Amino acid sequence: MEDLSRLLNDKPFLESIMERLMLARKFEDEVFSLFKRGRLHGTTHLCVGEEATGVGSIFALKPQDCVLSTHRGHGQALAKGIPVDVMMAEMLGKESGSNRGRGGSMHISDPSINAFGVGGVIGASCPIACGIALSFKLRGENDRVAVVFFGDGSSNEGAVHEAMNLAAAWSLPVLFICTDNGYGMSTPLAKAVNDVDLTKRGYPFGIMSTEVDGNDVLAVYRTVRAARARVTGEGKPAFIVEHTYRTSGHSKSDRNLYRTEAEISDWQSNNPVARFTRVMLENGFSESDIDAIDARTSREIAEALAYAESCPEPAATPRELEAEAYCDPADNGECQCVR
Ligand SMILES: Cc1ncc(C[n+]2csc(CCOP(=O)(O)OP(=O)(O)O)c2C)c(N)n1
Ligand SMILES: [Mg+2]
Repeated sequence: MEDLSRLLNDKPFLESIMERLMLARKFEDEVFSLFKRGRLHGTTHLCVGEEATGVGSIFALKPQDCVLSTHRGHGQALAKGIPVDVMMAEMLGKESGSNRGRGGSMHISDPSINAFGVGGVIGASCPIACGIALSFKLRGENDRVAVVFFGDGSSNEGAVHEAMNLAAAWSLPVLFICTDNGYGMSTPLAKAVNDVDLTKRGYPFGIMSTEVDGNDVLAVYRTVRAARARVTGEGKPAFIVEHTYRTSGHSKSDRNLYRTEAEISDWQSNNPVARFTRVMLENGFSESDIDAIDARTSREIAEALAYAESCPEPAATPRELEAEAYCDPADNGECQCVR
């Protein structure tokens, strides 16, 4: 496993991790504020409290690795490198968004940088990851991995088990990552499964499985890096369970009736941004260094929002354009085509 003291001495690396953690947190704060003001189309799922899983994991990958994220995927998309202004434009349904304003929160993607986003069907990305990994294998692209995130609730989906079986049977370079935040909507993991040790899900398939404190960004980074090296070295899948917690609600409306205030505030004090701030302060950074990253990321979010607000609404759909093509100019603008 990567030497921790070497990482702790790598100041630019630590700074870039903090920058992404803060960007993810602030992006979500802004999204929540937009949501409350009725500015977003569709729904959204925030990953406040879980930022270290997406950032730590994706920092450990290589750019050529393909990432399939979850419905709670803003942090994962930012970590993979989708620009924050493009993401904000997508949230506001603008033409300049990552999906030309048609995807929204759950579908943010950019295949040109191997960020494949996700559909809303939980667990369904796992078989897709197998397809991507199979293409790597058939093309002899041995230094590429398909990385798929799914939640603890999704771990019970048949598609996840089928994909694990296929990846193991065909020796596919898939890295399965379960972000275990303890709940699937309002159902605690212990009520949904007989054994909460999800690492055992890899055992029947002979998949190397491990777990990590998902709120410790450097532990996540080191674990994923080691797993990635094994996947590419052995040409076999691996499975990691990252234990974390979402301090935000499940989705747009959540009265938190299934959990206590004390539980939420316990995890808030253990949140990955605060924890990593302490690590940085113990390793050569000053309060003002942290404040500078804080100010820079706040500025970036404000600029992203201003950019997204200024962008045009999506252009006409192909269907609308087709209808327009049938318009008769002689109608003098009185044509009845549907817009
Ligand atoms: C196949 C399918 N079943 C049910 C749902 C509804 N649903 C959306 S999110 C969710 C909970 C998922 O829990 P988990 O996998 O733990 O992810 P988390 O929301 O905690 O990040 C469910 C059941 C869905 N989107 N797809
Ligand atoms: Mg969950």
